[in-house]
Amino acid sequence: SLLVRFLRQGSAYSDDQQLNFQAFTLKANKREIRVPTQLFINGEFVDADSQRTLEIVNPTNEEVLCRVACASATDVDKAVQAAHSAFYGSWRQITPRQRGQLMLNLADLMERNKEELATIESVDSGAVYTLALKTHVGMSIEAWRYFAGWCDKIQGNTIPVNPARPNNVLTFTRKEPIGVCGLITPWNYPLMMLSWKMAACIAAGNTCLIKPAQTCPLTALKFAELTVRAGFPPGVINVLPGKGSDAGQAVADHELVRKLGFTGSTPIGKHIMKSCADSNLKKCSLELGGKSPLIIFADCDMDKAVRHGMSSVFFNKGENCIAAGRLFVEDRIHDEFIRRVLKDLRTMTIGDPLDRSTAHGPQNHKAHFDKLLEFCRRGVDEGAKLVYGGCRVPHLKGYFFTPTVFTNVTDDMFIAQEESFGPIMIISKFNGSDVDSLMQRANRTEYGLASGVFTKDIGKALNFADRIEAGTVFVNLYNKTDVAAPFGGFKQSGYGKDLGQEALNEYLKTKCVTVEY
Ligand code: TAP
Repeated sequence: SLLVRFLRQGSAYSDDQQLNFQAFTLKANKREIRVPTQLFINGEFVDADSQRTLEIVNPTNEEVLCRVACASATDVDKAVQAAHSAFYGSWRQITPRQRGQLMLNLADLMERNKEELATIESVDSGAVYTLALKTHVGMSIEAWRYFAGWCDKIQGNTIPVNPARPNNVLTFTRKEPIGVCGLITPWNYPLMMLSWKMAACIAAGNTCLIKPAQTCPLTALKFAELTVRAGFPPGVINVLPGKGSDAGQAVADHELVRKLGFTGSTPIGKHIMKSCADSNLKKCSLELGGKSPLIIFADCDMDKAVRHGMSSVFFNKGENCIAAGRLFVEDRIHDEFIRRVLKDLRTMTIGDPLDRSTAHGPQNHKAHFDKLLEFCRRGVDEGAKLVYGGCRVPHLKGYFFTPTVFTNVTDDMFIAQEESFGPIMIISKFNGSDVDSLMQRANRTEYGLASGVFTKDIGKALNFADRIEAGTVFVNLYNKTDVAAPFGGFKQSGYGKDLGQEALNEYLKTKCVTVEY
């Protein structure tokens, strides 16, 4: 009946219809926002089977915001069964074009609720509101619109094979959805990571369940509410906040899940890949950690290099998988570059992420904050020079970490090799006449997510792009991603792309049909 309603009205529910769910009311940003606090399974909000809950903490003041249901393996199984029934039932009856329309309905609803979504994201994850609005929520909406356009353009090929004489044969391929997909995402861009993966997954015709990061599940739950309002049939999208070791593991292990899309750390990615193999050889794609090199040549536009160099590290308080984990600055401009970075850092406004003038909010959660303190301690112990920060912001409650700069960093140091995932700039010098050694240093990492170069010499820039082992290369800018452009890493940063046409293929399988005539 949902399908019939959708076909008649373009939506299963009117926008103001009250859905039945338990919620907490978030009073922030001059708004009162009802946020669901239960699991979303088969089109309904329900309690966790075990009645367990997760405590959600506001990183700006370290106070408990609310509690949300915490899924166990039993709940995961219920969601998988629902997604499985939908995949072989109601979802099949919806044509690709109708599917695209549902995704557009959802994008429109997200757009209409973007201030609410950005407020929730900002309070839950500590993202600065203006950034949450533009990037966390804005790029999520774009992802749904972009992939909606693909729904009715998923095509196979006709292939000229050798005929079976005296008869002919026709061989063609069909691109088919894989089935039930499990999605597991981290806490740094909660809604955007969900949208990057789920929009491609749904556009390809699959059904899914997502386990968002346990520290920041609130926008995913608000999103779940919007999917009902947009008209998605029950079971197509399921949202299960829970712990990785329990609910996440159950998703990776489940035999009816045929594909797993994961974004997170490299160690957990490796563990998940083993679970995918052991359970049912499910296909998996992994977007993992990074330690992206950014090279700044002396012949760069210095203003630009400083501005983008700052955002390459401090964007979203460093909780950015493509953040530049290491800056190599040519010796001739090294001191000047640092002087200008420090000047900008001293005027950076740190504080309440909902305040429109704030440039830097709190780190996502306490364990991460503590890890950053430890990271800086190791840097100092190893002999790197701490020229700024490295500590909690004085006199502020909340997980506020002072943006940090280390210089005199050598290649063998822990801080030169490991990802901090925080606002910590790691600077080393290089000699511009020895580009071969520079490239070796830049590639001497097991990660290969992103990279960047600043120079006015196009030859130097393209030479860098040729030789760097990274899935993304930025030339004279940084952090410029787009929903139409493929995104993903090399080496131990994982494989399989998010975004762009390539992301669709991650959620499709190819069937080859041969006919004799
Ligand atoms: P992880 O600890 O790897 O967690 C990622 C997700 O996996 C979380 O939802 C987590 O659940 C879950 N998980 C943990 N153990 C699991 C298990 N045994 N089975 C299934 N799921 C499990 O990473 P994080 O700390 O949230 O995020 C930071 C990392 O993500 C960084 O290394 C960063 O570079 C990477 N990252 C990469 C990208 C891309 S696109 N390459 C983008 C963003 C972040 P819990 O919530 O319980 O921890």
